[in-house]
Amino acid sequence: MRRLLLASGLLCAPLLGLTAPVAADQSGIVVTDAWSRAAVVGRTGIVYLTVTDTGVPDRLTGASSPVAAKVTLHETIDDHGVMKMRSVAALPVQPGAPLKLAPNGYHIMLEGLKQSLQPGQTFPVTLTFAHAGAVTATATVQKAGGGTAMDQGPMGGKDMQGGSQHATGMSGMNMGGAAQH
Ligand SMILES: [Cu+2]
Repeated sequence: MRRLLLASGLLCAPLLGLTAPVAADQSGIVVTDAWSRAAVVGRTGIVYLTVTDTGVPDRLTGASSPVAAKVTLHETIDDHGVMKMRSVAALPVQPGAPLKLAPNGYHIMLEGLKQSLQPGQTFPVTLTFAHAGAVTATATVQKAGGGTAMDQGPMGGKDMQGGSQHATGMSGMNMGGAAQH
């Protein structure tokens, strides 16, 4: 996707005599700062990002990613002191008012991870807009503990013990492929 965008930008540049923003889609939708958290295969992951609209008013209506079975738009709400999540059907984006998906607010929920998400790893997330269509961003997995404790609560963000670096003396236990190293 990015390669296609770059290619079209290169083709257009000589004609326009201008350099288009690198990540800009023809629609005017630009997705930046896409990041995620470390998570274990089979569990739930999360993506935050910023959508900037330099074109016409639009709506973010959905998302998908090859790393998850199901991807939904979510909102974290404070229900009388209890943080809860609920799905949202669509989020409006307007020129001049970037839509920020950030901890304790809107986010993209990755349900049923098909792979573990490790710090430093990147993966694609495709956003669907009512007007602009599909726009793909690349999310980078940040180090664990990068967000607020409050945000990690409903996410089950404790699944960080996947790698068994400590080869303890638990002989006789079938740890199923635990690295000895
Ligand atoms: Cu959620």
